[in-house]
Amino acid sequence: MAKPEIIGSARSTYTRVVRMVCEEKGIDYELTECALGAPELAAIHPLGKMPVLRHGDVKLFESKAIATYLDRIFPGPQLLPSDPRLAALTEQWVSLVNTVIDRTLIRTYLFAYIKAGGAPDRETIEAVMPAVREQLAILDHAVAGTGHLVDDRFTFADINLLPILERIRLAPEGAEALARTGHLAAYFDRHAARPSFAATMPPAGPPGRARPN
Ligand SMILES: N[C@@H](CCC(=O)N[C@@H](CS)C(=O)NCC(=O)O)C(=O)O
Repeated sequence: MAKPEIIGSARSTYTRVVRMVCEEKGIDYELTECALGAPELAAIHPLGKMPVLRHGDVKLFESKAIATYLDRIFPGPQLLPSDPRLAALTEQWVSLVNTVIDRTLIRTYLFAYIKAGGAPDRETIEAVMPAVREQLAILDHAVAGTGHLVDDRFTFADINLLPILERIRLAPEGAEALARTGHLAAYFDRHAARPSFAATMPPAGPPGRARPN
C-alpha cells in the first residue's frame, strides 16, 4: 500500500493528532512540513488549514476525517471503536474538544501569547482564565474514573486532547491550571510517556514561538 503523506507542521496540534494515529498503528508515513498558507494545503483544504492527507488517489482534509480513514484502512490497534456506545463517546469528546476546548485553550489563551509577538495580551489572558479552569475541570472529572476519556480504552478521543494539554503547559497560567487538576495532570503525564507522543513532540521553544497552531 502507498505511504500516506501528511502535509502540515510538527508545531500544529491538529497535525500532531494525525501523526499520533500513524504512530499508534505503526503506519509508515511521511510528514511534509509546511507553513500556514502553503499552496499544498490550499490545494486540498478549502480554507487552507492543516493537516491534509494524500494517500494514492485519496486526498482528505479535517483531522478527524483523516484519522477515521487511517484507522479503517490500516491494521493495528483500533483507535475509533466500532461498538456504537464507545464510538459515540469518542465522537462526543472529539466534538467538545474541537468545537469548544481547543478554542478556549489554544485559539484564545495560548494565542494571547503567540499573537502578541512581544508582550502577552494580559487582558485576553485574564478574561479567558475562568473558562480555561472550568473546561480543565470538566476534563478532570471525565478522566477521574478510568484514566481515559472513553471507558478504559485509549482512543482517538485521548489522542485528540493530549497535544492541546502539552501546549498549554508552555505558558504559566495554563501550566498552573493543569497542575491543579490532579486527575487530568496524572492522565497527561501517563499518556505523555507513550512512544507515539514522544515521537511527535514539537520542536522546543517558548509559547511565542509555538506557531503555527
Ligand atoms: N477542524 C480542522 C482544524 C485545523 C486547524 O485549525 N489547524 C490549524 C493548525 S493546528 C490551522 O490550520 N490554522 C490556520 C488557520 O486557521 O487558518 C481539523 O480538525 O483539521
